Amino acid sequence: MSKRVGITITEHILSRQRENPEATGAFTNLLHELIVAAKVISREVNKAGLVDILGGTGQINVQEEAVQKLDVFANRVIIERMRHVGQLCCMGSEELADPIEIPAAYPKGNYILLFDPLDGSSNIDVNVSIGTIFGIYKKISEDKAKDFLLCDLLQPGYKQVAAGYFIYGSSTIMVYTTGDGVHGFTLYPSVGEFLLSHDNIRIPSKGKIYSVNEGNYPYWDEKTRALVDYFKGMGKESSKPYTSRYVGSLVADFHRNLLKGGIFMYPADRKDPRKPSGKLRLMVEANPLAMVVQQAGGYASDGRGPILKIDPKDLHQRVPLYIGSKEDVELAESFLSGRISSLSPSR
Ligand code: AHM
Ligand code: MG
Repeated sequence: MSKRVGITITEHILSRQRENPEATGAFTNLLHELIVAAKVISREVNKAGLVDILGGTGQINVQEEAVQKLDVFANRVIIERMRHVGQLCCMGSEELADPIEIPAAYPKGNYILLFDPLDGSSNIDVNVSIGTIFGIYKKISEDKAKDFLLCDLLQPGYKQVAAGYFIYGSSTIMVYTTGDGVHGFTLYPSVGEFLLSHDNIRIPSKGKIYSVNEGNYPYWDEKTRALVDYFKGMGKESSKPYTSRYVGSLVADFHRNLLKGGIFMYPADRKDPRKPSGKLRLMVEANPLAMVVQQAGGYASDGRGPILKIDPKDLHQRVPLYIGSKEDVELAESFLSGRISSLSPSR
């Protein structure tokens, strides 16, 4: 991974657009507007603590989770900025039960934006990194009378034309892919621009880090426990232990493992019978990061097969997630399928 600092995100997107003779600039516009929204969110996150934006709103969202003031703010900023760009026919947000229509007053386009406005909300009040995750699809329905149909929102992840995330952390970083590698940009606050800082990111094929909420151990099945025991070097016949790292913000845990190698897991568990597939959402969390990791040479699985091939049934459906270095995720699949229950130390 080379580190050429200087190219702005806009130049980068435009150079990709010039390489594609069919590109109209619509997509470039869309990404540009999303970047502006992220800059606004980043500014507000950096002020948290100084202004009255920390804490909960007292409401519970569609995911049955406490809504934070910054969640609401980020959601609103993205919707308000993106709905008038003219490139979208609809949006879907982790925070809202229903698809977001584009008001009649605004022009419509052929793209669909799915997003988690502020991932890691439980970390907002304690200054741990949080982020925005997004995936972009092209409209597939052809009914001229309707701006969009549900099938436009419920496409499998491999249909994404772009995906990525912003992290609001020690610095604000944007990582994105349009199917041509993964590139990272860092926001230079004094310039107000995202500049290329991580060109063509490649994830190591095998890592040394495992990331999982081990407080859920009692709720996992035997195969999941055997897998995590293996990473801890505690299996029947295990290897040298991996290092454990878990922040509790998916974007931050994912980003670290993307750069260093390793596996992030949010397995299915028995904690809440209404959520048998774990906590994370397919459309706004798993799919975008699955596209990013695949483009970086890694892999994302639900424990049985590729996340990107899952046919979604619901905008808010949850999915077990194993994501990161290819060999580590394939190893997880082997444990979870029962093909192996322990490994020899020679591995
Ligand atoms: P959120 O989008 O409402 O913030 O929830 C998702 C977050 C992920 O960022 C993180 O990986 C996970 O929830 C942490 O869950 P847990 O506290 O159960 O470990
Ligand atoms: Mg989230």
